[in-house]
Amino acid sequence: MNTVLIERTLPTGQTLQIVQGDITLEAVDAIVNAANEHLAHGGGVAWAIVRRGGEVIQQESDKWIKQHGLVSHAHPAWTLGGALPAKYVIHAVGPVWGDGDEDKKLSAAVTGSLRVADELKCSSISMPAISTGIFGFPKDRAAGIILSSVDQYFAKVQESGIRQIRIVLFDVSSLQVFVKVWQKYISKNNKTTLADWIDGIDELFS
Ligand code: AR6
Repeated sequence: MNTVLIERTLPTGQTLQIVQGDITLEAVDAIVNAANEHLAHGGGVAWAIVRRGGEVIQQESDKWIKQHGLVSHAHPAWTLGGALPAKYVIHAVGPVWGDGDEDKKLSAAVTGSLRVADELKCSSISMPAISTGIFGFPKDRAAGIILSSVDQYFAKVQESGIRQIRIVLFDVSSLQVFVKVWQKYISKNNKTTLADWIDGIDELFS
């Protein structure tokens, strides 16, 4: 069972939660997959999503690639959820650590996922720690980027219909890092833009 560890109401009214558990069990309108640009869901959370949701998710993903080409960071793909409790899967492509401009690419994947969720009229969405597994993005830095990108999306998109955002963390080490960064972020959340956040990020983790 997935457990809510901490929760905060954003200045814009949405509930943001940090959850321990398995994203494939989330009964929300949409879950986010940490995908690659080919939507070849062979490992990590992507594999777990197809295993529980069914091959139909891989088949729909293959169709998406045929119709739209490779998936970019800023424009996630989406499919139905198959046998998952979630209605939709939004396939976000985070950066591979080492590719360059990783912070902005991760932020684009997060805000792109929220935008697609709004286009699909979702009111609840669950997101994993995109890029922090096979793609090797440092977990503490990713936590800062993901949390601040969520804040910024809602500050910008005031007409958003999303009411609940759940960051779902599977392994204990990710959980510990996200909770630590969350606490630092909350105590320093006078940093409101991504540019401010990135400028201050090394100081925050020193
Ligand atoms: N629920 C929630 N989080 C999970 C789950 C789960 N069931 N399983 C793993 N995680 P990763 P990436 C966490 O590697 O780094 C795939 O092959 C995991 O502990 O899934 O973006 C894709 O097809 C980690 O914290 O995604 C791409 O090729 C986080 O999910 C590539 O991996 C992300 O780890 C994407 O790599």
